[in-house]
Amino acid sequence: MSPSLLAAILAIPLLAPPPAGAQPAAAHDMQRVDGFEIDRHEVTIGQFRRFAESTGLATAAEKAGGGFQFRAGWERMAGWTWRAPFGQPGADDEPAVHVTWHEAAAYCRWAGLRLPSDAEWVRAAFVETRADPPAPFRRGETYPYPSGTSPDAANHLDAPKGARAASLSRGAGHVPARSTAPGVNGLWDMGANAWEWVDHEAGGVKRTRGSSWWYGASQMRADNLAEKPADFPAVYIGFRCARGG
Ligand SMILES: [Ca+2]
Repeated sequence: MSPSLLAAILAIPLLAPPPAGAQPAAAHDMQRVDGFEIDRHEVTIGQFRRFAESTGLATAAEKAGGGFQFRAGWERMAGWTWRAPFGQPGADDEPAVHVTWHEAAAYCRWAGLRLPSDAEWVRAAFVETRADPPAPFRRGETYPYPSGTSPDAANHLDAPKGARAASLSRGAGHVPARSTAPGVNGLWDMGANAWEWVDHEAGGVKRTRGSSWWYGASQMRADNLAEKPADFPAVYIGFRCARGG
């Protein structure tokens, strides 16, 4: 076989078109962390809308009439979906919530990406890996919070950044992507705002990381392990994607 023919054969997979409906991963703003990349912010309503419209998706929350909020117990909230996270239409830069683990994973696949593993998520959230991070972050340092040494920059219950309280049992709700201060590795909202599904199963349920606006700062820490059923859509849970590794 001639070298040119061999080269042509080897090049075929690289020239193969992406799956039908797949979006270029470049549409995602991603940060390299060791051998993988992770979204700099939670997947937004605007991003998720492109996926839903492209694929004709009706989410589990939409089909059931709404996702869940915790009040006296878990309550299904009529009309609360990724389009209307608190019952009213959300802005394109708000995080996409009320999505199941399966829907989050499907979004990432559609975008040419995947959900981060639990280990990747934790590494990205707590260990600064940038070659020359801006102050006060220092390369190689492990931080107690995804926001750094202090939890206060994150949108958690004790330091709410939002103002939407009327329809909520407690807390002020999520805030738009990139509206808080970037934390470790330049990532927004790895601590709080919305919980994030990761690709990790424990006892038949899927892990969520980072906590949300509904909890205080301690829930943001790495040793806080939380899980939910994979088909559970809640106002507190969103996601971000990864690639490589
Ligand atoms: Ca988050």
